[in-house]
Amino acid sequence: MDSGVMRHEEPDISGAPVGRRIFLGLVVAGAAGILGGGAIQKGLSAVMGPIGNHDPTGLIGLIPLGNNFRFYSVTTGAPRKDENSYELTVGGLVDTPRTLRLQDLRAMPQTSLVRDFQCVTGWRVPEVPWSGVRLSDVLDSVSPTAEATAVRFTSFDGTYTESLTMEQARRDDVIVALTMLDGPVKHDHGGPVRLYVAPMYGYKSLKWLGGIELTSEVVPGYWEPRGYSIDAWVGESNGRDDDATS
Ligand SMILES: Nc1nc2c(c(=O)[nH]1)N[C@H]1C(S)=C(S)[C@@H](COP(=O)(O)O)O[C@H]1N2
Ligand SMILES: [Mo]
Repeated sequence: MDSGVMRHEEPDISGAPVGRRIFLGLVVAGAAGILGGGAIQKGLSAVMGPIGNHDPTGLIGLIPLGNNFRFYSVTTGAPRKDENSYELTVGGLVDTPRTLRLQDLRAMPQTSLVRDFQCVTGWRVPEVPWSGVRLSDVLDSVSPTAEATAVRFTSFDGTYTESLTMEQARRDDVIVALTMLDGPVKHDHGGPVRLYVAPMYGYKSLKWLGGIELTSEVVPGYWEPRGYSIDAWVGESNGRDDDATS
């Protein structure tokens, strides 16, 4: 199975038939979605994978695997894209708008970093390896105009958006990620290309990156009218982050 899909960590309910545990897993996933502000967790495959195929005891779900990302998507998914179909449009307040394909991004200087991934709802994956192109290099390649002071990101899921100030976007720990967990960014994690904003909560790390637009002001992203901070520095919680450690 996809090693990136989370295992639910509820203890086994002894004697309960598998079907009931799947049902409970979905209820828990649903409740987590409500508590987390409505994010839909793809509970079905996450629960059915390990229990249905490989984990009749339910014990694997209790082992900390270190890469226990949870799948988050506010949509039911996104189209699958590969080197033939993937395009990243970079435009807005720039002199030379561009459309970058996967091979264009791969040909640019790559940077690697190992950082924790922290969702504002409290889960955290330590020391995740990432690599890709610095967002600042992508921005430089389109020559932003003097009016460009912020960056807006759109997802090819058709719904999710995010934003950063130009100063935030130019940090060297903000990348257009091509790899994650030592391999290409998997579809469920927002592949083939997602944003990774290391110093901020996970909701800034937009998955299925399709567009980068230079703007004259910060346009609040998907979650911000729904209660999350526009500046999402890890540690400055929104009151939802019970176990932030940095
Ligand atoms: N397009 C898109 N990007 C997204 C989200 C989303 O729902 N849609 N969720 C965000 C949130 S809240 C988190 S914590 C991370 C989760 O990344 P993962 O699904 O790879 O674990 O993706 C972020 N990027
Ligand atoms: Mo999140």
